[in-house]
Amino acid sequence: MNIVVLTGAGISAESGVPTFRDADGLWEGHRIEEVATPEAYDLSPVAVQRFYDARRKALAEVEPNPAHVALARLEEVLGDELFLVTQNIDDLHERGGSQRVAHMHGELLSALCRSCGGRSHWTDDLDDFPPCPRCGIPELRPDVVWFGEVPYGMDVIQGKLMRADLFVSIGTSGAVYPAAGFVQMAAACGARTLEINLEPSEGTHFFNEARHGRAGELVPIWVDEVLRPLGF
Ligand code: BV8
Ligand code: ZN
Repeated sequence: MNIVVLTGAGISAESGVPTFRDADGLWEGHRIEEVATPEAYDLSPVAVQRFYDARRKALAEVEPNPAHVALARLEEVLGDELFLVTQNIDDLHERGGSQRVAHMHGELLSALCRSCGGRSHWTDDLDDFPPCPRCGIPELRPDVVWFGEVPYGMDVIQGKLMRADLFVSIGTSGAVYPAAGFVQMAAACGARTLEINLEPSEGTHFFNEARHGRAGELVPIWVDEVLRPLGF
């Protein structure tokens, strides 16, 4: 039973991480689409670095919630029959116990070097342009996929979607592509599809089933449903 789970900002909402819909306009009145772009970075690198430095620091104040923990339990039983891909750049899935997480939009706790292309684990600020741990050049940027950039691991993700028996989307508004198109890809290859979200997403009509409510409550219930017939 191959299951693909896609998560978005909604799964981290109950942990205290603002979702994009909530955060819009919050950052000095800018829309995320304006800040999370290579153009914005080229125009005002320090401001964009500080936008991510603040979010990286804020990770210390948040904790995984029952939805993250339930998905880790699902991975423990299913092993590599579960493929977890997230749009989130926080580390809450890992801190909730998930071992394998595909961060298609990158990670706050990683820095990407514009000189050597190396990706390094990073927990500090980047607004002071520290030297790259690999090549020493001070060209580190947030290792985050901005609008207009190519998401990480699309070939692996597409392979998993084509072989999925079940595709579950959790806490995403279905506004950003290519993630928003995953449900159609999975369904076209025969997967059953389930949406778990606070409210109907933009793509809710693509799903066989939709459960609306908080992820912290609905995800553990769904995981129990999957594991009970397996004796867990
Ligand atoms: C690409 C990292 C080519 C940065 C992010 C016109 C039409 C269609 C597409 C485009 C277009 N113009 C441009 C595009 C492409 C563009 C795009 O989709 N733009 C949108 C704005 C239209 N996409 C790209 O540029 C992507 N790259 O397309 O490259 C390509 C394509 C295919 C193959 C190869 C190459 C790159 C996009 C990545 C951008 N980076 N993040 C950062 O984090 O700062 S996107 C960012 O916003 C997030 O990562 C996330 O993906 C997105 C926000 O989405 P959500 O996660 O869904 O969050 P949101 O707040 O929107 O929704 C939260 C949901 O949770 C809500 O529904 C809410 O009801 C629910 N919720 C809230 N609380 C709870 C809850 N649910 C359950 N429980 C709760 N407690
Ligand atoms: Zn480098």
